[in-house]
Formats: sequence, C-alpha cells, structure tokens
Amino acid sequence: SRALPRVLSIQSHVVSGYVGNKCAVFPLQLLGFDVDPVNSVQFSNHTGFPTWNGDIMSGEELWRLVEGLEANGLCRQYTHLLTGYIGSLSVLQTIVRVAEKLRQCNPDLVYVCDPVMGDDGRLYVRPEMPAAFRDLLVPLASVLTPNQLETEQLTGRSIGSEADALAACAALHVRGPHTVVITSSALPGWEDHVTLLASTTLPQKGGAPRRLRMRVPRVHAYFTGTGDLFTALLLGWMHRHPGDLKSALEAAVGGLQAVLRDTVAACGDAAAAKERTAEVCAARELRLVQNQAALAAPQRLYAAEPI
Ligand code: ATP
Ligand code: PLP
Ligand code: PXL
Repeated sequence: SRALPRVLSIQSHVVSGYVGNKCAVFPLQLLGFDVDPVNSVQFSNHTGFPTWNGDIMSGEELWRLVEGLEANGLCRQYTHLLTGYIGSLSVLQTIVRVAEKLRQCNPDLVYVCDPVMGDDGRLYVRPEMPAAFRDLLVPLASVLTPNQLETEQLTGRSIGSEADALAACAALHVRGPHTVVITSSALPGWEDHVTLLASTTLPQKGGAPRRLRMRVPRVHAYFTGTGDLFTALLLGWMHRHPGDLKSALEAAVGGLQAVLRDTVAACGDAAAAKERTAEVCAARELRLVQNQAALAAPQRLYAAEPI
C-alpha cells in the first residue's frame, strides 16, 4: 500500500477556537493526509479577543524538535511543509533551516507558505518581517498564498488592477514559487466581492489555462482563521488534483464557503458586530467539525475562470 502524503505544519495552536494548526490539522486529515503539527505558539484563544494568555516557541525550541525527528530518520517521510503566521525573525530563520533540511531528505518536498503579515491596509507583524519573507522564504516556497497587501509587501508593487496583480505573480514566480494564489483582493468595481487570482508555471492537464480568477460574494461578517483554512485546503486539493489548479481552487473555495455560510447562520447578530467582545469572537469561530462533510467533498459553489 502506498504511504499517505505527510505534512509538517508549523503554525499557531489555540486551546479554544480555530486559527493556525486548529484550521489545518483536521481539514488535512479529512483529505487523507498524515499531519504532524508543530505548535509555534500555544495561546488560550486567538489574538482578536480582548485578552489572551500563552507562550511562544523560540527558534531554538523549534530546531530541537526537528533534530529529534532527524535523529530517528523521521524527516524523510514529509511530502509537504506548511507554514502560516510567524511571530519572530528568529523563528522565520529557523524555518529556512527546516525547509532546507526537509528538502535535502526529499527533493520533491512541496513547501506551501502563507506569508501572513497583514490585511486591509494594516500590517500586524514586526517591521523586519516583510523583507525576511521576501528574501528568505519566498525563494524556498513551492506554493505561496499572499493576500493583496502581502503581495504588495513582497513585490514592492502597489496593486490597483488585475493586470497589476498578475504582474506581481509573475515577479514572484521569478523568485521561486511555481504557484501563487492571491487569496483575497478588492479590485475596483468589485468591492462587494472577494477576488482570488491564481497563477502557476506548472503544466496544466489538457493544456488548461495557467491563470485563473475566482469571485466570491463578500459576506458581511468578520472571521479569523479563514486564510489559514484556505491555505490548508489548497495544499490538500492541489495534491488530490495534480496539474489541475482550477479543480483545486474550486474545491478549496467550495469547502471554505460552506463553512462560512454555516458559521454566519449559526452566529446570528455576532456575524457583523463591530465591537469585538469575547462573546462575539467566540460566536464567530469557524464551524469546522460541523461542516466536515462539506470540507471532505465540497460542492463547487463557484467557478474559476481563465484569464
Ligand atoms: P492570509 O493573511 O492568510 O494570507 P487572507 O488575508 O487572504 O489570507 P482571508 O481574507 O481570510 O485571508 O481570505 C481567505 C479566503 O477566505 C478568501 O479567499 C475567501 O474565500 C474567504 N473569505 C474570507 N473572508 C470572507 C468574506 N468576508 N466573504 C467571503 N469570503 C471570505
Ligand atoms: N490578526 C492577527 C493579530 C493575526 O495574527 C492574524 C494571523 O496570524 C490574523 C489577524 C489573520 O487571520 P486570517 O487567517 O483570518 O487572515
Ligand atoms: O492567522 C490567524 C492567527 C494565527 N495565530 C494566532 C492568531 C491568529 C489570528 O488572530 O491570533 C496566534
């Protein structure tokens, strides 16, 4: 029997709720992956709540875990590396070493990097992080999932149109990743939608287009962890649909939108509440367990169009 694909997922853990690894481990298991989580932080809850407690792993602590894996020959088993929010330069530099080591052990390693830095015009990482992502991690990544702001930070280009976004993807391909998905953008005239733009240099099944656009109606609600869930689902579905980015995107977005719809339906007035009380944040937590059937076998609710 063939070995399962196996992913090392270095992300945040929260005791209560769903961000980081809590958005990646279960969905990827549903898609048939063995998932080995490294919890780069362990917090009581996500940082959008009024307060949180917990600890942050250092770069040295992360490296100790990888040395432990290596001592038992366990680094060879990984087909995928997944990283999301990274809190410090020291951890980012260690992730460079981890990616290089896993790739030494498996030259075909797929590294899926979500360069989490900010959203809606606001950076929420330290000022030294954008250049570190650009210079250290982008060159190692196979698949990159920035949003519009993160794409601007990584390329130094401001994005005011679809043409700008595609030019930014092309600039990122030159630096390393074969596949870039701009996971959310608000383009002129389409502010009431979330636009995803995807670009790959990999040959596509049947000569299908390498550049795709998806538009999803913008839900008037605020969620946390949707970017993390999207990247995990994209990793899973790209593996299940090799050479078919259109199908992978449609499956990932289909599952994600099913979760969002059900979460909105379940949380009532809290969905669009402006003030982020603990009660509101808790009510908006993504309903992953309740929507496992939709994640595992999503309806293709929206179509990716060739550009
Ligand atoms: P990251 O910061 O992790 O790179 P991101 O900022 O793009 O990601 P989100 O803005 O959470 O992350 O968007 C990820 C996906 O979640 C989008 O592609 C979209 O499918 C879905 N999504 C998020 N918010 C909404 C919303 N308000 N309405 C509809 N879809 C949404
Ligand atoms: N806000 C803060 C403070 C974060 O640290 C993060 C991600 O790490 C986010 C928001 C983004 O969450 P999302 O996955 O919904 O994009
Ligand atoms: O990407 C979402 C995320 C990840 N990790 C931690 C967070 C959040 C969002 O708030 O607080 C610790």
